[in-house]
Amino acid sequence: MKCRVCREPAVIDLRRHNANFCTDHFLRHCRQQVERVIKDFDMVRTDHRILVAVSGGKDSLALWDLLNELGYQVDGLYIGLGIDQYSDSSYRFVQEFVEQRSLHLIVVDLAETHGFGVSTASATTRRVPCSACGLSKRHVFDKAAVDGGYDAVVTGHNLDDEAAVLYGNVLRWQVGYLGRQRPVLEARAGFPRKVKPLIRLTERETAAYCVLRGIEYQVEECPMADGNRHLGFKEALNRLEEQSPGSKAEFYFGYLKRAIDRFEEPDDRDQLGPCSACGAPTDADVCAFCRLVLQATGTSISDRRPVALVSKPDIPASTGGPGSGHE
Ligand code: Q46
Ligand code: ZN
Ligand code: ZN
Repeated sequence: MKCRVCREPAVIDLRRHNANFCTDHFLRHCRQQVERVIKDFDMVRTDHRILVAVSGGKDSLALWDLLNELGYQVDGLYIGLGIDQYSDSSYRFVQEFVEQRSLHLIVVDLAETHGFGVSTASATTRRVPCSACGLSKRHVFDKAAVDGGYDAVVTGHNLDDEAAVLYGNVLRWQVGYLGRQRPVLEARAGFPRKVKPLIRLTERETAAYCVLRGIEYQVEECPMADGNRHLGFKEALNRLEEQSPGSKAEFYFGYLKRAIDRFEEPDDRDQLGPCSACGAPTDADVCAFCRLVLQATGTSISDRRPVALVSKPDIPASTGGPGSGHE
């Protein structure tokens, strides 16, 4: 097996690209894929302040490393979810990554800031863990990005993630979700701009990237992932990919190119107002996250006070260009 570029021994085969690569050319391939996505979808610029959500897993650490390599200014946000030993070990991987590279990391611990963790919240509220977890992550992440004045938030969703979500949305014809499944979601009242630069890389590729870059990451699956139906969709798509390499990319990028504009992105701006407890945008009096906190901690609305997670830095905001401000 020889590298397609230099003919030296290859370390990985990518059937989807009908190519094998040596270490250097595989790493270059990953950087090129990310650069291409950023350019194609006008995601971020090098003068933007970017916040990456890091979990300690391969995707988010690979993304942070790739963006650094490409010259972007990126801070990290780690959310302590309170999923027993799993959260402790995930945090250690993030800490090690940050210390080795002297990067800036913001840490928000759910138990310290809001009085509950995902394990306890799902037990007391009888919600599926991933539902309580996803809601908490979105809320904390959005707030940290808006309070910190970041131009964009980047997440480590890869091609497998996006294809699986699309598959699930198509199976149930969730037209609202289909309209929002874009690689870039513009900022809107109280929500930051969100972009997904890893959509041209698969899980196998981000794992290989980490190994070849010497990045240690959380290999174990989250113990609360049971009941996450996307795992089943991923398995189904992996079987298809095995038989017909390139199917996942064709499915997802074909959707972005030929079909997404048929589904309107829901515009709920007129219906959103500030949550009476925390100030986050919501279409109800109290936002879904605050309702979860109240349920999980058994407290009342009068106990809930806005929490300042990140103070706005004393630097001029960048002007012009995509995502340079909030509506
Ligand atoms: S951390 Fe949270 Fe995931 Fe664990 S509980 Fe589900 S959503 S699986 S990415
Ligand atoms: Zn090579
Ligand atoms: Zn709220």
